Amino acid sequence: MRTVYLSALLGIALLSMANTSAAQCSAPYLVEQAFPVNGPEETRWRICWQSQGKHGLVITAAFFRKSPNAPFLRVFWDARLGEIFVPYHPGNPRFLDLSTYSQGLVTLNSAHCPAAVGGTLLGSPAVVCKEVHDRGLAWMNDSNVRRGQEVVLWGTIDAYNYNNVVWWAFRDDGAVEGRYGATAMNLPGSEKIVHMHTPIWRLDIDLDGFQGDSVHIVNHVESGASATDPSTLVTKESGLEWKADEFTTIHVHDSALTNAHGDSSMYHLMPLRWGRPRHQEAFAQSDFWVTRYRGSEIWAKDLPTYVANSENVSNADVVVWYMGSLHHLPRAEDGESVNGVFRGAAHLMWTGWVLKPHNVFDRTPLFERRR
Ligand SMILES: [Cu+2]
Repeated sequence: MRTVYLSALLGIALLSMANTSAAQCSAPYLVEQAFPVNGPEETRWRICWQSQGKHGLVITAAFFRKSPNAPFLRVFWDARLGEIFVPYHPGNPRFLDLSTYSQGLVTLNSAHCPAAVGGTLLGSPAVVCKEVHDRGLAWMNDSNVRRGQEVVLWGTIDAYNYNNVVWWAFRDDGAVEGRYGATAMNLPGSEKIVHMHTPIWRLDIDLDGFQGDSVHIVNHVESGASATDPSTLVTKESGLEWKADEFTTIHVHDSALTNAHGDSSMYHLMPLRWGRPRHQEAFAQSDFWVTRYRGSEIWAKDLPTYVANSENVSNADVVVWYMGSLHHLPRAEDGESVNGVFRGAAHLMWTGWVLKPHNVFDRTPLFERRR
């Protein structure tokens, strides 16, 4: 449960609040965006964000509305980075950039976030850039075509020599894309040492409120000319493996949530990755973790402890964790030593994921007006 209920009456009130889309924040921490940006509304996001200490930019609520007449659907109760692990190839150092070195969000200015590209600075001081813009092709069918749009919130966590970009895109088709990016200076004195940047996200996905959510791990398995897609319910808190040749995805659904056809509505967590990190630390031995919601459980380095009691996560209040990774091979383009001083900047490198709606809509989104 989200809160220690003081009484049954208060409990009912809190339960009601958890399922409502009423804004739990106000400007500049409330971001509401209808799509398309110009013209009759089709879809809408309602998002709350906060700057939370070492975690930097945290999404503290996100609701999606698939049509002007539909109810808002809660997608996130809370979405944040739970760690940025940076181990160097010689075996040390092994930095916990978020829990140890984070200095919180960097102050941004109009050069980071130009109005000319749809940018608006948020916060005082300004620590978040909101960008509303075209996201390229949404779909096409010969001469019929629709371009997509999105609202992006990004900020940058300062951690020693690195700037760690936290990037959340909420798309007009109901999808969310999360990214982590590393930029700025290679480690002073070790500028040419290969290392990894391994972010671990804590995604508190609460479809239609925090109760009644379940997680399946779904794989694609080939056998001769045929293939199957076994779906396994995750019943107990645990770490889970991503298999490149099995296209592993994590599906989150709510026991009561269906579309107009009666199909179970889900969100699919789909990794966008270049490889599968396996550092020796226990928390970095699984690509996904599923835990029972606990408000105090926010650090990925403690995941083995969080799952040790194997709590039930079926038809429950669940949190999904995902580990991405960047393999940083230093290059001349990162910079050079000039008279003993390193000059340059490593250009931004990305890793992330997409959270994709599945049977949330009743039919193809962003389609009717152009048919
Ligand atoms: Cu690096």
